[in-house]
Amino acid sequence: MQRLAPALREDNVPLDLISLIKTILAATKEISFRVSQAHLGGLMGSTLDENIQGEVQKKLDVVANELFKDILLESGFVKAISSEEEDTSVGGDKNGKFLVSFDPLDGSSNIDINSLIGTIFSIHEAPEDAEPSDPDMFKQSGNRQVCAGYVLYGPSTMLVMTTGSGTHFYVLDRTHGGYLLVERNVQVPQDTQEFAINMSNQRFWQAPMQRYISDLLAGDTGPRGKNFNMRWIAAMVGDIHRVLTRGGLFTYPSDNRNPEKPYKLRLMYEANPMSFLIEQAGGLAMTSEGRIMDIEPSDIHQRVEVIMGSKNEVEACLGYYK
Ligand code: AFP
Repeated sequence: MQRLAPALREDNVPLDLISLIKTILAATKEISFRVSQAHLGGLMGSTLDENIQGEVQKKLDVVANELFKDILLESGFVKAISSEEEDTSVGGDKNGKFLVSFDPLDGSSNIDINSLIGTIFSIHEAPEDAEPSDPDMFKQSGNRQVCAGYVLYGPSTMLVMTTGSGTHFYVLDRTHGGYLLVERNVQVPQDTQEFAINMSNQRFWQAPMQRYISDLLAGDTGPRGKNFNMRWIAAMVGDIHRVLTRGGLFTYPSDNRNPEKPYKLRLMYEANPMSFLIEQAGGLAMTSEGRIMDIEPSDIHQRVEVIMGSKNEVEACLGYYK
């Protein structure tokens, strides 16, 4: 099995980006260790604080965010970072070539039940003349990502990453302390009989999503003529990992619960990096109106509708919106 750096060199990834990726992965190894020790180290449960999105922060959210932020800002490779857990972007090195957006621990509600969680990251190039304190640097579409990935802290710690030459799976080998390439050019099957959605929100969805899901639930006696299975991990990292591994449709549709907040998932550090991974694996990553990665962001914490996964199933779903 190939080590990470030679695998990246084979894909012609520039050396400074390889160095940044190694820095990110050093942080994930530390987070992986802290996650495994959380109960023993008094890191279960919540803090008394909320992040800018009004969500209560878990103790591990805060620890993972500080670790990730510190190691990136000290690296010299990064002009600024933006995180789910930070109010605004945080400036780094004036000569840093990259911007990193991240969700330090996605799936926080799974922490206390010892279930799947992960770190999601997205890398853009920083404009050369911009000041590190300028948050507008982050207003770049997903099309301009130079790398995206996640690390899943599951039974094994897995890295799933793309630099634009396919989506690859790596596993953290604790015997030598590095990530090893276990699957190159993962492909999402084009067809599926599995979907992921939080069904408890059904009454709030728009009519097209109501009709689509009801046709899936009708199974082989309904208009789709086949039975569908459902899965919901409540951590996008876990659900997308399943989709990349065996196909499926994952959606967090718009809903009318709160007219000021029709979407749940965040564009910069959830939807865009996952879209890059899914598209590089032959899947589709859309809103009901167009490609996610075409969206020009207006805010680092912007939220977006998400419909992604197996190509033919995403197209089937979008058919209901026409
Ligand atoms: P956190 O980033 O706060 O951990 O939230 C996780 C998440 O944004 C995403 O990973 C899940 O798909 C989604 O929330 C789960 O939402 P529900 O609360 O509707 O299950």
